[in-house]
Amino acid sequence: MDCHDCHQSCQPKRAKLSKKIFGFGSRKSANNTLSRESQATIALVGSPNVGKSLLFNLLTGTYVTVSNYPGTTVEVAQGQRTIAGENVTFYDTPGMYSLIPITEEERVARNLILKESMDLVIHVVDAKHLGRMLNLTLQLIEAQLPLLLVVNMIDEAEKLGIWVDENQLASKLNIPVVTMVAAQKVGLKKLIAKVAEHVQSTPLSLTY
Ligand SMILES: Nc1nc2c(ncn2[C@@H]2O[C@H](COP(=O)(O)OP(=O)(O)O)[C@@H](O)[C@H]2O)c(=O)[nH]1
Ligand SMILES: [Mg+2]
Repeated sequence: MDCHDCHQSCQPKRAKLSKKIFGFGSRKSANNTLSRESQATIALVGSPNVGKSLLFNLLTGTYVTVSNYPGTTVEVAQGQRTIAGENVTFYDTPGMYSLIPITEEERVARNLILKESMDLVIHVVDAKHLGRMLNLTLQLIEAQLPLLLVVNMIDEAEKLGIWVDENQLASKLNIPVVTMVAAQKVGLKKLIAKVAEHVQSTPLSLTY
């Protein structure tokens, strides 16, 4: 069986395919001895039009590369930023409604987070449609992915009288939650701080 489809504990950590597929190799020390991988990988996922790309641009700035996901015509953007002393690669994924894919875009987004061993998945949702969008959050929790929820567009939600209690939602879901207005950079510092916490607390894999 192809090990990349297997989530059993037969390997200490799933292979870091993304680095090979998208051209990032793990760093080796000069004498080729055991070395720590120097990159954390983080995917932004969620429905279309929730602010993923805007947030991706805020996080990564201008040094972004776009390439087709292998074997498809679907484009995936990747960009980097140093967080907590680690070089973090962010992926902006195509819109997805569910982990059960219907479109090719959804299949790519699903493969990216399920087969490529992201260190963190950031699920971005629109606060105006929180109830509906939490379905995917629950699927991602069930899939046991390392998850952070961004509840974006709280400016628009609040205009409609919808108030989101970040702490209550975090304790109910048992994952970190950040409310944001990405369009005004509101919540960005808090998000970066939570990502830093995660990067610092996650042991990086050892590679030869
Ligand atoms: N009002 C408001 N608009 C936002 C916010 N975040 C993103 N947008 C807008 O929502 C639209 C969709 O954003 P985009 O990043 O393309 O969404 P994506 O499809 O998830 O990548 C754009 O017009 C953004 O400017 C926000 O927090 N508040
Ligand atoms: Mg987008």
